[in-house]
Amino acid sequence: MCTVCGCSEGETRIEGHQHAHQHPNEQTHDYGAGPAHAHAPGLSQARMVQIEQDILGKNNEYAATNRRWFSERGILALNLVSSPGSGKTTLLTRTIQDLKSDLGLSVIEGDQQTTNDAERIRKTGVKALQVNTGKGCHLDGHMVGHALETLAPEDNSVLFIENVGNLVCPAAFDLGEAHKVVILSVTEGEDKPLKYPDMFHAADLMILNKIDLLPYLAFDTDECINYARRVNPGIKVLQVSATTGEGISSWYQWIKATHQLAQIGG
Ligand SMILES: Nc1nc2c(ncn2[C@@H]2O[C@H](COP(=O)(O)OP(=O)(O)OP(=O)(O)O)[C@@H](O)[C@H]2O)c(=O)[nH]1
Ligand SMILES: [Zn+2]
Ligand SMILES: [Zn+2]
Ligand SMILES: [Zn+2]
Repeated sequence: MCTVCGCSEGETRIEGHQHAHQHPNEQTHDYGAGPAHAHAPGLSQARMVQIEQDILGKNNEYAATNRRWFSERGILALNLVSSPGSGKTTLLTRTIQDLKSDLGLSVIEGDQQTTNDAERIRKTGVKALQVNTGKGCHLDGHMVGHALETLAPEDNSVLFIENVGNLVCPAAFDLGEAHKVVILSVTEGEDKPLKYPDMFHAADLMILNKIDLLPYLAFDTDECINYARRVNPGIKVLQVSATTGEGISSWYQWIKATHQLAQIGG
């Protein structure tokens, strides 16, 4: 569901959870100019802006409920966002193997159709729940709220939420997480922070992944980091390889320090 018309409402499937939503009518939509940055047959620009505000407003209420739920339990929730294939699940499985003896961990996996990623995570022995969004291009606060009912992460644990691979829509939807972590792989090109500024603006941490491939690429790491800081001067940057483990200890330090902060004053 984009903010344009909510056309994929009703397609969400959460493992172990029945929750039907009505889809009022079948509509097609395409995108165009105007204040709504979109157009749909029969809808004025003003009406579309109103719809977008309603969708985001409702999402923010669900996200606030989730955030309160996390904070009451000392749970650190991290929302992992990236384009498809940047290495979110690979990074997560390695992270879980390395941290599961120190920290309580669980995972909500978002993607459009398959349960592959949740199965990859469950092989590590930690709890994982798949949310399929159907045609939807991002997780939203409502889906995460329902996933929490089934997943039931333990108090004082770390919950990773792997969002749908998409550098655009997940930026707009607060899930109640403490931080968005954007994963960018070096094979995607150094200009991505400029092309998708909303995502890099919304994230507190950028993980530059697949650095083991740098010898084979013309990727300019410094330029990429400069671009990211141009859209978000405060963004922290870590350079890692999820497959070789290079640089990954900084990521673990960041998780542990951020987790400790979540325990203070809660
Ligand atoms: N060389 C190299 N390959 C990596 C690294 N991390 C992930 N990959 C590979 O990149 C591909 C995609 O990795 P995934 O972990 O499935 O990516 P993802 O972000 O979870 O993908 P989606 O869930 O589809 O968005 C796989 O073939 C991984 O083996 C890395 O650090 N170095
Ligand atoms: Zn979208
Ligand atoms: Zn994945
Ligand atoms: Zn509901």
